[in-house]
Amino acid sequence: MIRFDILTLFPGMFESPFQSSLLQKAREKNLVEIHIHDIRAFAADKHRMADDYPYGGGGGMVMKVEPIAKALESIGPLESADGVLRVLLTPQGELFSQEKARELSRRRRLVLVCGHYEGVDERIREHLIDSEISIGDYVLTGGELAAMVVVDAVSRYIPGVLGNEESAASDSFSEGLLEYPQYTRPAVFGEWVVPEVLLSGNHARIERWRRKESLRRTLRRRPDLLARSRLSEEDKILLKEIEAEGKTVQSPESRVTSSQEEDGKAGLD
Ligand code: 6GU
Repeated sequence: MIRFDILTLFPGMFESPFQSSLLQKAREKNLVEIHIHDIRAFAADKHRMADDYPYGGGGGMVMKVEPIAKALESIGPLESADGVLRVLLTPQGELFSQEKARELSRRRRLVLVCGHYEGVDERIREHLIDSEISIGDYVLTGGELAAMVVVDAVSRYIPGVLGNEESAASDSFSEGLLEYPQYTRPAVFGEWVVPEVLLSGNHARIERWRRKESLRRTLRRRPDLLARSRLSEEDKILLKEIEAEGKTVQSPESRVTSSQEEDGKAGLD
């Protein structure tokens, strides 16, 4: 069981994403609890102002310290409670990763504060936040979508959230390689056929083929991941085969070798 408390200026944004798919089931099974808190409700003045002009001038608005301090107070004494982490979602944070998701999943409670506007009053960072996270090197209008990404990726590590056959630990990404290609019926769709090996019933051959295609895809699309992953002796043999094939026959992945751009667009499966 993990509990998320999300502090946001836009509570409405969280209505549908957490009410669909696996996350809703996880909430119904009481494996994941999600509480949304409207920062504006904790603003002291009658206009419910949660942001203000920056000291020293310049453009943009800055999130005020008081409403966030009060919102944090309202969800209980968090400071010294172990198992609790207060996280600010901001493009200046540490880059989020599969490893970070697994690490966060060991906490009992995560408080996610969604940053907005040009930034937050530095005193929030200094006194109210334990850790800062960014989900990538691009700028979003606010931390809300990033908070949803974190909730989703972390929840997958809570036992019972994924079905039996799935497990976050055995995700190929956790292992450092991209997934092998998957197929389902029909075996023949017009001229498009499923690789023969997958219909062979020979499990050793299938396993070898999958490992090889996983390596091939990672080599083509994410050589950075391949360089960091621990490869077995068998993997090294498979990579040699891939290298040799690259110079001779056409493989599904090598068809796009001429275009790095294409690979980039294809993205992660
Ligand atoms: Cl956490 N917030 C914003 N505003 N932009 C981002 C981000 C977070 N992570 C990547 N871009």
